[in-house]
Amino acid sequence: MVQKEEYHKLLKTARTIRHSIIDTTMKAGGAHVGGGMSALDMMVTLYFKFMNIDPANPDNPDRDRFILSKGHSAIGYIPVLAERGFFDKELLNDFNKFKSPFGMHPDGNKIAGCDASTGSLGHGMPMGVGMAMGARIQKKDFYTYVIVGDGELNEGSNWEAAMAAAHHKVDNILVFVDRNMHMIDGPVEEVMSVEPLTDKWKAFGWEVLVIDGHNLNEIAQAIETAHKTKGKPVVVIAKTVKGKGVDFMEDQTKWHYGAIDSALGDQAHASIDKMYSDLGI
Ligand SMILES: Cc1ncc(C[n+]2csc(CCOP(=O)(O)OP(=O)(O)O)c2C)c(N)n1
Repeated sequence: MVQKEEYHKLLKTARTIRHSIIDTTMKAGGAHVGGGMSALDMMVTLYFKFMNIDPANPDNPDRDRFILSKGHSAIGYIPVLAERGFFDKELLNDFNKFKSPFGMHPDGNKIAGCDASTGSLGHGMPMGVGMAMGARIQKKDFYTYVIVGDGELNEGSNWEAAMAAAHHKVDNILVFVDRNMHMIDGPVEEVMSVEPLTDKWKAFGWEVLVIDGHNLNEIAQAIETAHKTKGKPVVVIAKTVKGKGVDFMEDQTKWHYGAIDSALGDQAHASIDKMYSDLGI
């Protein structure tokens, strides 16, 4: 549960980062802004409330781990790391430019605070299960968090990792499915259906929670439930909206990737401000 003051603080942080995503996309000449916006509120809740991390010591072996398995959504993730203080926000001006540490997908070797290089879909869960098992073997109590896309679940490697995690009773991992219903080339249920999603995860031996992936309270409660769940891994199916906060992007497959000119930028910023002012922020 998030107390009112903290809740408002988290919402303000999310608003700041949503604006930053728009500005960064404009400067970069394009980015995967739809999936960045859908995954953002989970990343904000993790990075600004739950994760045991220290931007001054990003390689601390005891830190919690986070993997953005749907690495194309780096446009949502890198501004979170910047806002959390891992590096100078000025660096965002060069996102996806020559010699920038930030390409269109995150590179764990170049970005402070980034625990895994991703972009080739289907690898975040296998890496995450390995990290979680590694913690157990080393008798460390860090926690591993992974965000996968719903379209990404088309990759079979996710289900191998799901099977392994349940078999080994890995209970120090939490996987969020960013269930925004769209992928790169159409609605997930049309391209290759992942339903019945809850039943599938249950059949694989996971504890399944279903939440509104933009409600910071529901996200926080799910994380707290996961921390208390013993003997099995936990997946949170987070119902989200692709492009959340930008009216002309919301629920549109075509905003998987896009460029934003100054007129669209103005519209996007105004839409974000309206969403937060409607929430009393
Ligand atoms: C192995 C692999 N195959 C294909 C792609 C191309 N690709 C990039 S994004 C994407 C769709 C992903 O959909 P989803 O996981 O739902 O992402 P979201 O809608 O949340 O952005 C695909 C197929 C890729 N990055 N990696």
